[in-house]
Amino acid sequence: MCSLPKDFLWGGAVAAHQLEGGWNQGGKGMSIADVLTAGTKDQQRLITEGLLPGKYYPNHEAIDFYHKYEEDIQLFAEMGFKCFRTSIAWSRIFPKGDELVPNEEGLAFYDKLFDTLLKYNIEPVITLSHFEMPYHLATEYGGFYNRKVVDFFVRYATTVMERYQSKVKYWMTFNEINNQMNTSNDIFGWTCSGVKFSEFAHPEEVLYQVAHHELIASALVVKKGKEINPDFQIGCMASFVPIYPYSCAPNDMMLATESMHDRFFFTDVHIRGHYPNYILKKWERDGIHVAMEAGDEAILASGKVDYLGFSYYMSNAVKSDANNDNSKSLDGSNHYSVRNPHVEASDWGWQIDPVGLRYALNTLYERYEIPLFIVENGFGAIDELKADGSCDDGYRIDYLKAHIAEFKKAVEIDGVELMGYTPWGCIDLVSFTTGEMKKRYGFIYVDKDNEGNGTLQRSKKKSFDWYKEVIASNGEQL
Ligand code: BGP
Repeated sequence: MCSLPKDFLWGGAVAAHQLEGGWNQGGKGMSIADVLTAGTKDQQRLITEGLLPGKYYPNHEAIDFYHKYEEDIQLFAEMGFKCFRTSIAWSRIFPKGDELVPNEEGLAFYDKLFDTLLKYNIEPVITLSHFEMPYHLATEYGGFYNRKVVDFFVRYATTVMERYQSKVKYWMTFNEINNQMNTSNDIFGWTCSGVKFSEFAHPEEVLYQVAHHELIASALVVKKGKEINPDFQIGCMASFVPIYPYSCAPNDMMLATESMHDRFFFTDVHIRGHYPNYILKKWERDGIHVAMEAGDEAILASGKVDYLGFSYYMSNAVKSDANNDNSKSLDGSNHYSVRNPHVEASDWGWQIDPVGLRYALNTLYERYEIPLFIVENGFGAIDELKADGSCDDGYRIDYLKAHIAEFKKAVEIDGVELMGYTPWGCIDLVSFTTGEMKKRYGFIYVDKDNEGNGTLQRSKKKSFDWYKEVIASNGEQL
């Protein structure tokens, strides 16, 4: 009955700095994630200049996956994972980023990690840049604003793709590359590219320069990867938040279409290999000059990705006569964002919209006609661990169940080519936007609180057994 392919990649997703810990072990250098303080639901994390005494930096220990990965992978295997998405911490491989010789201890760590996954027939899915880079590259070079950082990134990517060519088949270049479009929120600029856009007189121009360098870096890495191993599948990764018109008023519809340009900009270049007209027009209109080198167009055209990985957590809505200031808008990025009265929201205001996932899959597949991979989706909630070690996260099961039912329709009814599904934070980890531990996503509970107290003990939540059944039945039993 079920039309999900037999080799559908069921698994889970994480990122190095949100779970590894061991931030200064094994020769690792300081990364930009290492200077981000804890935050709270209402208070953004702070970017500090170096480490401040008395401040808590949650990723320094995170959930200590660096030492506990074997135990954790055993649990993933018990759930039946076919794949596991994580990232490589660039600063484990090149501690400062501009060295010529990689750090062998860092390389050896990922060898052990990938060998352990493969022992359990779990395919590693690797993001090369997930919201972090060596701190030195940000402070000394200005991050991806500086073209030299493209070369450092290509050297790092080449090093790991060569080293792990027989262990890793699925790669992604930059995580949620489009999140930095919101230039008023420095956290995304800092983590995506090592640049604080708001410090510049013309932040948008800086953003597009950075974007150009990242897109060139990605294309070069795709090309290089194919030379190293033609069987590699190399994708891009974007955050996909569909934007609905608040009403059927033509102006609401048009505003939604325009707002979607920000969502599509990066993937249009990654997948089509050239800049879309709406961006060229915008640059012309707004007097934005992006410095390009001779040969850049050819690089973009020759480094198109094989598949599109995307995260889906929520949808958004815009209203043409709304004019919120940024602090009031739902995702902080669009002055016209309004609450959609037809859907509920999580405690963090993320609007829960399973149908939006089917809509997203259709929109992306119709636009690009390449395989899609849902590499993040999930429900951040405050879970309670009972005295007997159990945790009833039925709300998480409800969320995931509804989303899986919708992506199955996209495959069965709409004919979308979908490679796999890796729910975010399959084991509890540090939240990226807030830096909290209490915003949990996992099938596995980790005993640790927002201040860093706890035994780090792992316990299976109710969703653990549920997801195991889902995988065993290839999505038939929800
Ligand atoms: C995405 C990031 C992840 C992850 C997730 C959930 O934006 O790619 O790194 O953290 O969102 O967000 P949060 O942890 O803030 O709840």
